[in-house]
Amino acid sequence: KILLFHGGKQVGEKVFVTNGHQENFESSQKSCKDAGGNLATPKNAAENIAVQEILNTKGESIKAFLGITDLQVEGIFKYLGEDKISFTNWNLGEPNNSKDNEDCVEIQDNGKWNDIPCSLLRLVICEF
Ligand code: GN1
Ligand code: CA
Ligand code: CA
Repeated sequence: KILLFHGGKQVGEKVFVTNGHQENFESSQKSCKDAGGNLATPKNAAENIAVQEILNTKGESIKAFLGITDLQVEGIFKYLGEDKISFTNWNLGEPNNSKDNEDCVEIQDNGKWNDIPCSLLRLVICEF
């Protein structure tokens, strides 16, 4: 509950919150785990909008990693807990695995998703 006073967004049982740092995928995942949460994983439109709203408080063209990858099987996006994804909000033409090197997923400040290299730095948004 205290997190709500630091810019967290509550949707049902979930709270999304950022640590304010930009980190690569692996580091983002670790930061969330270390805090007792997981990388933001919106599973419906309301959750996706909540994550978007956090980005929108941070200024222009800020993006964040989601807890979704196709690292296991190229082209099959899964939650970090292994299940195939149900809800999606891909940008037109995505995912495109550009340069054969895009296995992580960013959410952009318009709420749309794009696959990108896991090595890029993005705002850490966790869910609790
Ligand atoms: C970007 O810059 P370009 O066109 O190589 C983006 C891709 C998108 C593509 C959409 C690192 O690739 O993920 O699919 O635009 N790459 C990065 O046009 O953001
Ligand atoms: Ca890929
Ligand atoms: Ca892409």
